[in-house]
Amino acid sequence: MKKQLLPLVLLLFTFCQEKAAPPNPISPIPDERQIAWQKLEYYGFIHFNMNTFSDREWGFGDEKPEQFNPTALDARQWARIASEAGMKGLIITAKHHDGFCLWPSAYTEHSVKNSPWRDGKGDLIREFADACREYGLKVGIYYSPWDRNHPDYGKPEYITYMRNQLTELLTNYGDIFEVWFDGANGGTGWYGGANEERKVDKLTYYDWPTTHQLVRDLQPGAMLFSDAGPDVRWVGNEHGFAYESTWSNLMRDSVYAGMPEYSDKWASGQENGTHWVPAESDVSIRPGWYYHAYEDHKVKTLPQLMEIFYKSIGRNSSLLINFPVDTRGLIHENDEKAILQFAAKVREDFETNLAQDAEISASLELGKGYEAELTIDGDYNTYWTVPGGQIESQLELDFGNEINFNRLLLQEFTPLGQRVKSFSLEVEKDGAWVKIASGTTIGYKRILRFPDVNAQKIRIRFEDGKDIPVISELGVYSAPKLLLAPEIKREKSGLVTLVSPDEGLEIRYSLDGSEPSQTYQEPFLVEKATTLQVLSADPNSGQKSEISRKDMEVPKAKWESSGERAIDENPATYFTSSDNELIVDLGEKLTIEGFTYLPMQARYPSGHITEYTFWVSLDGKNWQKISSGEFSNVVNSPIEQFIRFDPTEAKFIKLQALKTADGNSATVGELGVLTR
Ligand code: FUL
Repeated sequence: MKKQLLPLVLLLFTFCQEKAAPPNPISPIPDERQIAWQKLEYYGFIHFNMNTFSDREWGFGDEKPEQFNPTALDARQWARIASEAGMKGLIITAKHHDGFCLWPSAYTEHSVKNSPWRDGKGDLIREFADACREYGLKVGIYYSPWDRNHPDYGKPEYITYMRNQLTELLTNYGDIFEVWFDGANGGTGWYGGANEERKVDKLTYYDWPTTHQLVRDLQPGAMLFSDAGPDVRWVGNEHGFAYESTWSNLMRDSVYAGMPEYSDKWASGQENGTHWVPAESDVSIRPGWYYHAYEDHKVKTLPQLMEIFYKSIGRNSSLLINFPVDTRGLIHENDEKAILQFAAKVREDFETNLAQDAEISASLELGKGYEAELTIDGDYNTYWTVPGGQIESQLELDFGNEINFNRLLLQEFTPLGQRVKSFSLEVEKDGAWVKIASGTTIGYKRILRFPDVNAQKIRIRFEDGKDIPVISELGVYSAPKLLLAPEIKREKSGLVTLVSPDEGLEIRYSLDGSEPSQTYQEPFLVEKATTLQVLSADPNSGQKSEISRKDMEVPKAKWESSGERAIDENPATYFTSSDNELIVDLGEKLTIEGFTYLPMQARYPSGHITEYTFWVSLDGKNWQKISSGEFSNVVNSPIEQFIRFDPTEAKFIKLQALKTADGNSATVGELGVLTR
């Protein structure tokens, strides 16, 4: 053969080679419905129902339909925001524990049909479904099995009621992608006036197999959610965090919805789980699931939302973020801003997959059709794998020149089962391989975050697995830093800590009102009243965050009080005063020009002071009244209150509550003075 012909023949030979048989799936594997759902990754929750108007998280069941009266409801606004945020669907609380129905069910009077909203002619599930479809979103239904309104709850008749209602919901509103059955159920309630506690056997009462079959018959494409699946399981917490090791495999027959030990024992899935029941991480964008005006200032921050993203989607789980729609019937401006910032940051972090320009090779390859290149082709359905039995194997990438990166993304081809148990990432440094990150499970998607690293060559070692690795996609990214101002924390001693919003940033500060230029290395004492200014800077790009400014008061180091928790500089703790006053010994004579009152910040507020008197004393015995007045709107907006008065000398201060919002003993999150 002529020498020149050899490459051509080799090429032809490779071309004609048969594609090897694919590896055998390892049980359990997802069904078609689960495979389609998995790709959604990210969708939203709408908690909007009677609780929105009763200002509760769990209604008792004795609420009146007349209370349900949104003033400007617009489901299209919800759908627009969800779609702009990149969500693929929305799930709405059609009926929560209090039993009120957002659609005019034929089986109860406790619904929108007896409310003033749209003169009783409204059907919110219809408006919701129409709006979702207009914006290309899938439609999901949350239905609480527990019903604190229904007289028959606990009896067999209620199960018939529940199935009748599900039939309405699953036949009249088009395709439903997920049906969400809450695990919280059974307890006290109004129950048609009985007003008692009703316990049910969570395992048997609902006869779940029959109810599930009903859903299957009416909506064959719908995923069934509950603690126990059968299709998708609860992640076991309401923070939106999956686990370092998260299996889609679950010992499903050992689990039932609402079982007390679920979170600790089952929620992370099991390597040897018998069924494919992937995790869904649910979390609210505010502390509560329902809207409370007093949480308007507590919408999750961008760093918090990014943490949720990396600990849910980045850990083999889908992400369900909740919007507590407000009493107008709209997603609040603060929530909209937060979710859109989050979506923009996720897009920014994953804008360019640097692996796609790399040269990739594998230590082993099963053969034609399973090449390493298939992990960077952007197609989930093609994958790299190795010959049977060769669990330990690796992929190597050469970027051609040194690049900077801080994220590794891996996806297993889950239709063949979840396999990988441990892997690591190494970079080549001066001719040697250095490990910089590692992980355990991968599943549908796994993202590792690590400090910036520069390298030309990397390798991913698959070290252990249930069987050979089958990898669909691989991504390497250089996520820009979260360039936000650092968080300022202060202790009672006056010690200030600056918390960086991201790794690898430089923190700068100033204490004299000038542009922050001093580099922050460790916590420092601020002993006088002054203004602290801080910023974060990215040493690589030279970019800086906005400056955040905080007026610091004299430290509370010398302060003493029986209400220690009100002067500990920790806004999360609070003091409850049985005699409705709080006295503080300042430890020295100060000239003060005002005081500050931070209402308690706990989840369920109580004892917010609405009318006060403020006193000063030099000896702790003779008191002088300095100021008296009202903290207006403190219930709806429990932010720090600033009260100013003419300068006066004080060694002791006393805040007296003349009235609290709910008549309970006064509470104080934090008390402070103003000396400037
Ligand atoms: C929980 C419920 O009790 C909450 O109110 C909320 O609906 C959340 C999503 O699930 O179990």
